[in-house]
Amino acid sequence: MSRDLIVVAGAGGFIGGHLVSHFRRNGFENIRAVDIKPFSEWYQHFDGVDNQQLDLMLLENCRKVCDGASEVYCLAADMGGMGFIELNKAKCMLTVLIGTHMLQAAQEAEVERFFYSSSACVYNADKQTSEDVIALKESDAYPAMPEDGYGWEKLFTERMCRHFREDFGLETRIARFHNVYGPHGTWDGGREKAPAAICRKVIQAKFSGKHEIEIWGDGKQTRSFMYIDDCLVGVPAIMHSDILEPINLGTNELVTINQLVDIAEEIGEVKLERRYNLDAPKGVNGRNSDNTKIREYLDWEPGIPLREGLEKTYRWIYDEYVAKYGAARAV
Ligand code: GKE
Repeated sequence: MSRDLIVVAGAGGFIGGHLVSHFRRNGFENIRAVDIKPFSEWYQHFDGVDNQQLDLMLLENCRKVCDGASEVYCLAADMGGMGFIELNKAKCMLTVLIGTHMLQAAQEAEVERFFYSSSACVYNADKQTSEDVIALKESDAYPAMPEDGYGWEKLFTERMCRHFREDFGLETRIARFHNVYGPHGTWDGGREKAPAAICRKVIQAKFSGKHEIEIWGDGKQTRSFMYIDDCLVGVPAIMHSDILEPINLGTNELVTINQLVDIAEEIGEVKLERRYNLDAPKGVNGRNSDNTKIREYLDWEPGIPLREGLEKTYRWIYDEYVAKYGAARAV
């Protein structure tokens, strides 16, 4: 119902901000948006929403946030791309406090539905050693060997969600995000993921006139990237489904990082000399989403082509870059 209270934890971030925007656009009038960041640092901030700046590692804050809630979307996390999670494993694992306390508070508040944003980082590393990766099925999370730090936090909280459902009756739903990208996301500062990072580097090269780009790894590593609009279809659908197990939410358009750079260069109408930094954070060699289950459950799967989503992302980052560094150097 449009008057029921929807809570978005992590609303100051990329996906959380888009979720608040999505709910508002779809007529939901009673939204509580929460993030630890000051409002000035939120990626999207809306009037007519109960915006709260709170540290959700603390149980009492989670209780405040969940009070009276009908649905809770728990996306709050200390996270980022490989450049962040590889170098901040303890910080990433502390996010277990958020998931655990939000589950406790949601259960006490008798929340109807609880969504948890998990990640493809839960998947067993041994199944991601080749660029020619076999798309990951949900069962490939076990035997457990997730991404160090961040992946363990995600897998642990997945299991907490399951036990809170089985033991306490809290209706939890879980999506494993596969590298979500789009406008209003992190594009510099170290937490950015590859799509935004590569767009920024192409833009920087155009500004500077130095037509070269540093690529982490050898560029042969593969990923699939999901545009934010697909995420905004999938998250509410999974929340209101009977999908009790963690489910992939990603595209199966597998590309190499070199191909990602090709697309960004085409959008930016520039060709750059490529330098490969083999010492930079690389993550797994190959990762893709097997969408068999989501197709079975929802008769839908994410499918916005990377070329289409990256163009919108590039244009947005370009405008942000000009706003931050001035138009004078824009070429
Ligand atoms: N971030 C970044 N920046 N990655 C780069 C860059 C660059 O300038 N150049 C090349 N890459 C390569 C990375 O080395 C990695 O092999 C690939 O792009 C993707 O890096 P990423 O987007 O930072 O993160 P990953 O897909 O490896 O892992 C992310 O997966 C998400 C879920 O799919 C995680 O960092 C989390 O953000 C999340 O779990």
